[in-house]
Amino acid sequence: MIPRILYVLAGLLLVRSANGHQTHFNSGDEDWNTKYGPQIDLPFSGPLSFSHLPQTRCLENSSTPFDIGILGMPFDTTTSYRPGARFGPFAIRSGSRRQRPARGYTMAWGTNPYLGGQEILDCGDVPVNPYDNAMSIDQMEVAYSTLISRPLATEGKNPHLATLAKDGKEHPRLITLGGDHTIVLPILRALNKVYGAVSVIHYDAHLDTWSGAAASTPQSQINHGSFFWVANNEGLLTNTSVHAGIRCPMIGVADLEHDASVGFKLISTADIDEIGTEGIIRSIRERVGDGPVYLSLDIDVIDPGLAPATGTPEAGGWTTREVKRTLRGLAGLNIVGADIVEVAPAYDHAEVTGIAAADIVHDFLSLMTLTDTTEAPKLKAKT
Ligand SMILES: [Mn+2]
Repeated sequence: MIPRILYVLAGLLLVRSANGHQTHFNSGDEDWNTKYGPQIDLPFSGPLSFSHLPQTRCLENSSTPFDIGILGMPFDTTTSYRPGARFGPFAIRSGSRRQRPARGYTMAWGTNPYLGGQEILDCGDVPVNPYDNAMSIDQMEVAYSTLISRPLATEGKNPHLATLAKDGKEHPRLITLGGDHTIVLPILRALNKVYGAVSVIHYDAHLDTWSGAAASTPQSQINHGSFFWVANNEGLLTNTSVHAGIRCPMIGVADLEHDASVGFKLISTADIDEIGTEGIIRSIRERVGDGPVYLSLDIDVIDPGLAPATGTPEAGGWTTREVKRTLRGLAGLNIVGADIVEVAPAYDHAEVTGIAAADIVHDFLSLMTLTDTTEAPKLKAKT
């Protein structure tokens, strides 16, 4: 609230000077604090953190508890086409500069996620090793495990999630900024230690369940098109996961049969023309049920005309508005974590992708903090 008050005061100062036809400010002997007060950050100034949140290097600083952490994973060395998603955390934070907690209310959600009583922090980035994928994947798992094992800032907000954890306790949740999509493998390994196998809601143009069995080396089996196959082989997934927005070219029907064997139901991009956003929402909810759910959104699910900055763009995707509508329909599910991946800002124009991604992170925060969905019946699918 403090920044809002300062804006009001700043406005009054401007009005006062305008009324006095003052065209020159006499600097006199007053220092900044006396004359203008605290050094507030404007939407286009200040250090770069998500939504101007306080930023702490959470991995090294265990003394600042949080309930929801924003964590960057600047890893992009398992991509198959255009690299560059290591700059995704930077681009998403930059795209969030016009966001701030005091202006977090949206009509679409009817809430401000920052005012729901949960402590939200920007936890900085995992310092992954850009030269050693095996080490990087381990670093991301260790980082994620470390942070979700921390004590909460606010107990009792998510008792439904405590019942799903192996230890019966509430755990902090993370929204991860990728990074290429492989970051989800170490995340699922970390979540497995707390919740066991989880269902995944996977927004993407691509299946990401391709078998790496034919890869020439064990390490190259793990890439941003195969990580769900690896995760399923490791027992990290239930057989109740779901893709949303698939439209990639495939070798053939065998790809679809293999995908189903990994545990995914498939909602294609074109399905939205037949069943609409309400049908998409209903289909996702029916699939994942009441268990622990992990939400993973590859920015390439959005049409590349609206989100061009990604490694493997596919024409003809959903609009940003359609994706956001379906996310609102997931309110009330047991979301234990979320990510947005494959934002590669070197291919962006006018920050359009970074801004879209940052806006979707705001949706994630709204989704994860809206505990009483009866307050917002319009967010659910009509039945
Ligand atoms: Mn993907």
